[in-house]
Amino acid sequence: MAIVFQKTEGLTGKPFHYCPGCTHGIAHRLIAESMVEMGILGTTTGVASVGCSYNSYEYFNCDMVQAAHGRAPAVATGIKRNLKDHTVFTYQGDGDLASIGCAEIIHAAARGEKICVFFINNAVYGMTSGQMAPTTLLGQVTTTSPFGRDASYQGYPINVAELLSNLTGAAYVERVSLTDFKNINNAKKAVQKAFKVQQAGLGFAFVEFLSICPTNWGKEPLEAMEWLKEKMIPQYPLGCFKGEDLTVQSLDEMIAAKKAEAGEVKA
Ligand SMILES: Cc1ncc(C[n+]2csc(CCOP(=O)(O)OP(=O)(O)O)c2C)c(N)n1
Ligand code: SF4
Ligand SMILES: [Mg+2]
Repeated sequence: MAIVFQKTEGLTGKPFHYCPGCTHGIAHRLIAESMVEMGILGTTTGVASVGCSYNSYEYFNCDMVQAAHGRAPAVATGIKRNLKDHTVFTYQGDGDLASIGCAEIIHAAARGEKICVFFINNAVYGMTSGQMAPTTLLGQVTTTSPFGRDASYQGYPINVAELLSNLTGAAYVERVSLTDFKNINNAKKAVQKAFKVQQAGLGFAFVEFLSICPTNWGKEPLEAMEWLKEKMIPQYPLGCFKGEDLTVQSLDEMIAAKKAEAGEVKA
């Protein structure tokens, strides 16, 4: 009988603790499958952050390190600089990355650190019961913006992908969404492209995943998906903001050239 679905070796098999409908699980799977398909599971180190995905180190079947809140890009920098042949990624929520970790992410991108950052933007602090995040939409009700986010009082949402794409050290920046098959497939391509950008030694690679938090949005999962499409995408348009010209073929050629050069040096 043909196998139509199977577990990926890239995940440990430990059951996720995420709420029903949460898209953290989809993002995990895309990253895990990519590591397996690209043959890098044994040579990848992930850096978990603080947020609902704090114990993603229990789920990814590669080496994992836990960083303090917001500090994952700094931890990843240290790992990558010491293990240059390893693939290194961080997995961070919007509270972790764009609030307490705002300085770390900007400086890691500005330095052109050769790491991948996977950014889960669900427009709230999920783990701590749905407070306003820097990415919360104008008018969005959260526990700390009970009348809706008001720009005159709480400022405007931060478009992290656009912001980072202005930095010279950022080689690849893309925003994807986890709403349906087509977009989930695109998200997986973006994960693989980010890994290839790192393997080619080009610099900082960043993928933002528009995600849902049904629990703190107070919506059923399908309703939350519709809300994402209707409300989040106008504020956070999907697309590639940096490195659009980097095709799979051109990246593969750069990786092959890099490997050949390393072989020559050793010989
Ligand atoms: C130094 C510090 N400050 C604050 C907290 C509380 N805290 C834990 S998770 C979190 C926000 C997480 O939100 P996000 O990164 O968006 O992840 P999500 O849960 O939405 O996936 C905060 C403020 C903490 N654990 N440590
Ligand atoms: S609180 Fe939100 S982000 Fe956290 S696991 Fe539940 S649905 Fe996911
Ligand atoms: Mg969040």
